[in-house]
Amino acid sequence: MPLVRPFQTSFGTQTARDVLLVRVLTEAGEGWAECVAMEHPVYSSEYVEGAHAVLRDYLAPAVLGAGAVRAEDMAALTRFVIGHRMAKAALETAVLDATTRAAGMSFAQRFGATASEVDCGVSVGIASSIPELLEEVAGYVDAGYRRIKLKVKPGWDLEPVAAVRDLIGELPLQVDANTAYTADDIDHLRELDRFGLLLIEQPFVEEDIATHVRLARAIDTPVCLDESIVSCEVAIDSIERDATSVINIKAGRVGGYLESLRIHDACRDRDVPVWCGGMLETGVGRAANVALAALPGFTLPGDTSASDRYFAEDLTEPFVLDEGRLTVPTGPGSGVDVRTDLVRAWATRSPELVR
Ligand code: SMG
Ligand code: MG
Repeated sequence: MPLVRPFQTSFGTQTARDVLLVRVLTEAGEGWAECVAMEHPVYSSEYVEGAHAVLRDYLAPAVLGAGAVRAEDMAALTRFVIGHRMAKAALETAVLDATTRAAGMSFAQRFGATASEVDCGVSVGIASSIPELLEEVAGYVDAGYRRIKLKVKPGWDLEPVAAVRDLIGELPLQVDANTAYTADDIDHLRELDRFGLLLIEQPFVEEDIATHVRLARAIDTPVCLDESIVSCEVAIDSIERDATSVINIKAGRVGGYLESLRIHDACRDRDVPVWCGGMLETGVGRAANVALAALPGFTLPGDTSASDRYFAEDLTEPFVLDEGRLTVPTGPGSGVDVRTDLVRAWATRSPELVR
């Protein structure tokens, strides 16, 4: 699906989403989910072809061979496969969609959400010039977004952040480096303190918790981990080591919404605010993210933008921003219906059936 504008991060430029959808047919009914793996393994080690293969060859056979299965059983059933959390998350979410739909329960209810709408932020890619960046940000501010996140990398940080801070005044602002910096940049990153940022997201490589601890000691801006947080255990460890004082929860990255709930609860117990990350999801994935973001520990605006931030046409009814918020779906399951006509028309290959 073509993006409405190219999205540049420290690891590359994306112009389209290659969307892997999972549909499960169960005795209870059908369920859908979206796998957030990207086309190439540049955000994490997962990518669409790999997720497809591991779903087809390992995860789906394991679940189909297990007899009666609840979403709650699936992490244990698929634990023998190391990693591949985005693939596992997609399968678990599809089963969760089928079972909650059958029970007439929404994801928001199943997750324990308390809000009926969520505050939305927008993630702004690296631009080709400061004026272009300001024009894009101004559009998002006009649209009502409640927080701006700028993608940064060495050579594109202090100047764009200063220009955007000037433009948006007090509106909450944060930056995301997607691992582009090293320990040698700590003094440079401290200069971000003057912009009153909400947080700096994942400056260093995901395995390097220690350098995040060093930065967190050196800087006033809160450090927030994204790529590093692959499970509730890692989240707790990172918090206890003072590597992170805010956590970005992405269900795909941590293996599903059930693991996301555990991270939410652990962070809440420790007074660590969380927010809902995004992977340029279609409405299929966005519906679940918005339900998650409605939990009480999600006290910061998420990367849960409106459909028109990403796509000219969405795979579900569009999510439309209303005063900087999205409404939490209330219908059974994810609460959205997949536009199967569009899926058929836009499919780049025929469905792979695993029985
Ligand atoms: O879904 O609005 C969105 C994108 C949010 O910036 C975003 N995601 O590291 O947080 C992140 C990135 C990962 C995806 S970059 C293609
Ligand atoms: Mg990030």
